[in-house]
Amino acid sequence: MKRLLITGFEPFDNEKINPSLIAVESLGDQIGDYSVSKLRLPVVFGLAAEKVLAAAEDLKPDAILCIGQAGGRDAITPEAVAINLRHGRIPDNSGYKPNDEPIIEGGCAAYFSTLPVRKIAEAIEREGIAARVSYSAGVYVCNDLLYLLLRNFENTKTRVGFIHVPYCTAQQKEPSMDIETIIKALEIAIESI
Ligand code: PCA
Repeated sequence: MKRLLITGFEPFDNEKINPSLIAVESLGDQIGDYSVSKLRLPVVFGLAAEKVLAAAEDLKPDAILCIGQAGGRDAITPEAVAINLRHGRIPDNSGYKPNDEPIIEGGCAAYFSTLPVRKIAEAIEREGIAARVSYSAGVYVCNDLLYLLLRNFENTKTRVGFIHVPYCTAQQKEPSMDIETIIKALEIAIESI
């Protein structure tokens, strides 16, 4: 069986829950061709990627799929690209609030996802769940994580991707999606990578 490392983020921005973590923790241990290992990540620039790299050293995953909340979006959005920029509208959960800084001084401007974002979005849509490819993961901790992982695993066999999910209904914000729908979308995503 192939190995997948999937991650969700702890809550941030005054939210009590993060749908990315609830959905990840609800997944089974085997989906499609993959045995699934789950990891909870801090919403902290740099540290989130460090945690994934430490876990990946033991697990040696074939694929890494990170999930995050994107409040305001109305669809499941696989991210096509990560850019070399850090900016915090709000501080991260350690209190750090970068102001338009590079993630890596002199680093490559951007990296493309090495998971098939179009295929993932289309597979989710086919099951009647709103999904589309996103061309910006923002400049906050999610983009930071995706950038650092793509950089680390460039030219290796480990493929890396990121999916942003909407608020879930329990957060009482709009737009939102039922957590069951988000979980189903992640299962479809895993089956299509
Ligand atoms: N979403 C944030 C960071 C953690 C999360 O779930 C983001 O989009 O950067």
